Amino acid sequence: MGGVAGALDAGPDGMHDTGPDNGEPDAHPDVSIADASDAEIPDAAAADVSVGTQDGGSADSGVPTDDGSSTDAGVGTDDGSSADAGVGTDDGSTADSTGANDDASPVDSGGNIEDGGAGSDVATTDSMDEATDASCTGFDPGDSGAALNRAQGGTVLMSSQCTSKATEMPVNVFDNNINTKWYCSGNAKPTIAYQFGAGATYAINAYSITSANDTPTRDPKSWRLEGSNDGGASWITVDIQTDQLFSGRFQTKTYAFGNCAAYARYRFVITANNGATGFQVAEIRLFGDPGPGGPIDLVQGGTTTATSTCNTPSAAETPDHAFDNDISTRWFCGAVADAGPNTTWFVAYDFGTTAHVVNMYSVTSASDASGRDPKDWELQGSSDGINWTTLDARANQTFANRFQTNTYSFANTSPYSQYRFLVTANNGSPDFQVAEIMLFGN
Ligand SMILES: [Ca+2]
Ligand SMILES: [Ca+2]
Repeated sequence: MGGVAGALDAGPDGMHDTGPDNGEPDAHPDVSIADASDAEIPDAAAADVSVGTQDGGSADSGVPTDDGSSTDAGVGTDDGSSADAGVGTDDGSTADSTGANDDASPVDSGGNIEDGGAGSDVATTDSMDEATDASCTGFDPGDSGAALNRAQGGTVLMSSQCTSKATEMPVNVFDNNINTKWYCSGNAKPTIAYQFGAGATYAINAYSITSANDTPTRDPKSWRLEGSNDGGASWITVDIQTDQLFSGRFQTKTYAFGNCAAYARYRFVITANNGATGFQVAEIRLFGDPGPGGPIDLVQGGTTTATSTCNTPSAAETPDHAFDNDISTRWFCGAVADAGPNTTWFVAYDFGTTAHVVNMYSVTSASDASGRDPKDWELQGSSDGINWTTLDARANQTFANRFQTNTYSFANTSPYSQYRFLVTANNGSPDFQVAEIMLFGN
């Protein structure tokens, strides 16, 4: 790896970019950058090193596995703070914005740029041919449960020299949990990248950044967001922010901008923090639409059926909420007291007269009660709703986080008009719930 820019050799440990250039402002950030020859850009050509997947699933959809590079070794300096939140659970719900709430969503309708804070708000419209198209302008996704965070099921990569302790690793940036942070000791301006899983691309046009639990001087202050479709060899700047201030701990700020172009990988190039020798951030979430040629969620306009022996007291948690393209809503199947708990659960989707070849699906955990999560299941197809063919089977799946999306792919060339998610075990609760099932194919 590396070796493109001679001065930026990879170290023997797989970490790169030992030079001081990383994250420095680029004099021409809005043009297509030939990174391999641009000394101001980190050694972007093949420099990103996978530092882990965070989807929690096994054999998921061809997502590269952690290469075990030494950034994972946990040799970092402990930041010494006793206030580290650790790995507490985060329900991803409205409590996320503990600071000044920037989620004044009515203000954001109509595609206005909303950065949620002070400082100059730069929309990098000059670099994107189609950025003036209002349909490509993102919007404040509001609280995290209300929009689909695309940074799930993929791979976190880094090209920066950085040390972190085991509980503050880079994957914590994209784990859907604001209580976990990445602390990069000894590097005030690191770069971190995210590669979507399953070959997906997204036209990201909004993102949120959440400050960590302590030490505001480590907060991101200025950065740019870049996209790549060639594995990190070249990058296009899609957004720039400068002089941002996180006035509270665990504060979430949302940024929206125009971007019509879908990329497989995005990276945040930190160009300034607030003065500390290290950098930290609790969470980054990416919002936007799937790119052409990428996986398409086929679910729309069909009908949903499910296990009939459920106690579902809330109309907001009926089975159709498993197929409503909203990860913040769920199907809840409570145990019926007199009948005893169910031992299996199913929720099925009927496309009607149209048959689709599904070869990938995602499962999203709900807001709470991980014991209700699916653990063992089969995805089945049918053309008559009577005879079902098992297309994929999974066992011992876990969802470490709430609103976590695990993506699974499988070989299938047969069209079916109905698909069924048949759960044969959950994680121990007498009740079952799942936030969302998405079916991908053609
Ligand atoms: Ca986190
Ligand atoms: Ca849902």
